[in-house]
Formats: sequence, C-alpha cells, structure tokens
Amino acid sequence: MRRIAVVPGSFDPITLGHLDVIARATKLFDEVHVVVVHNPDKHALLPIAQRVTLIEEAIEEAALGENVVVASWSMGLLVDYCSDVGATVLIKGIRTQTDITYETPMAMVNRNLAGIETVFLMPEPGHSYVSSSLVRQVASLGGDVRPYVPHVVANYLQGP
Ligand code: COD
Repeated sequence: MRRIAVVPGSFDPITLGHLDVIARATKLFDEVHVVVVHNPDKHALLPIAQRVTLIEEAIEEAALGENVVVASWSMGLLVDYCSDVGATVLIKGIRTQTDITYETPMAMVNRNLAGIETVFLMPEPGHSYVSSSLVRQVASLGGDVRPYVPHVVANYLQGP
C-alpha cells in the first residue's frame, strides 16, 4: 500500500524550518503533499497562489521533488483533502510546548473526524526558532531574511 502523508501549513512564507520537516517526511512516506491552508487566526502577507509557487521553487531548489506534491486547500476540512488524495497521516512540526498545546486538540479532532493520525516531527535544532511571522517581521523592517528561508523566498522578499 502506498503511504501518503499531508504536511499542512500557512507557509506565509515557507521557511527552512518547514523545509526541514518536509525533507524528513519524504524519507518516511511514499508520497508527501505540502498543502497551503488559510489560517483564519493569522493576518496573511502573501496570496495563497504565491505561497504555492514559492514552495514549488523551494522544493525544486532543495531537490526534494520526486515524491512531493504541492497544493492548496480551501474547500473545508483538511481531512477531506486527505480523503480525496488517499492520505492517512498529517505531519506537523513541533518546536515548543506552545506548538504541542495548539496541535494536540487538532490531532484528536482529525482522528475523530476521519481516522487520520497526526505524526509530530522534531525540527533540526538550528531551525527550531524560525517561524514565518519572524521572517515577515524581519523583512518588513528591512532586515536580512537569508538565514531563515530558501534562496527563492529571500529573492522574492528582498530581491537577488
Ligand atoms: N520547525 C519545525 N516545524 C515548524 C517550523 C520550524 N521552524 N515552523 C513551523 N513549523 C510547523 C508548525 O508547527 C506547523 O506544524 C507547520 O509547520 C505549519 O506552520 P505554519 O505557521 O506555516 O502554519 P499554521 O500553524 O498557521 O498552520 C495551521 C494549519 C492551517 C495547518 C491548521 O490550522 C490546520 O491544520 N487547519 C486545518 C483546518 C481544519 O480542518 N480544522 C478542523 C479540524 S481541527
């Protein structure tokens, strides 16, 4: 049986922390879907289509493309996307206790709703403090975001 996992997120924009989680996921599953989902709790910087393009380019740059699909989902529950593509697992990156507190109830609800299990992956320590909101803030204040994001994202945000 082909094992398919979904890595969901706002990815506004994709960071090296996200990319690290995606790379780990590709080693554990036959097919990995990276899915951009609108998070109503967050004020978005980039349009969803632009986030998808940057993820595609970052994945190509990191040579992770073979078993990765990039998509967006705005049609309702994330577990419905999982059912549509035959995925049985959601993957979330865990950086801090705050992530665990945020993700645990969602993992339980997603299992109750559709039997989808959530796998938590620990990031590379060097990326564990990186977040899209930090990148947005540094970029908006004119700082250098290159240590935190793939080259394609840095070029998009601040030029080559
Ligand atoms: N290292 C490791 N992991 C990281 C890092 C890093 N540096 N940065 C972020 N991550 C992880 C996050 O912990 C998260 O797991 C994932 O990467 C995405 O992060 P973000 O910030 O891009 O995205 P979020 O947190 O805004 O995304 C939230 C979701 C949209 C995924 C979430 O709200 C969700 O699953 N929504 C589904 C809606 C739904 O169906 N709800 C009903 C059932 S609960």
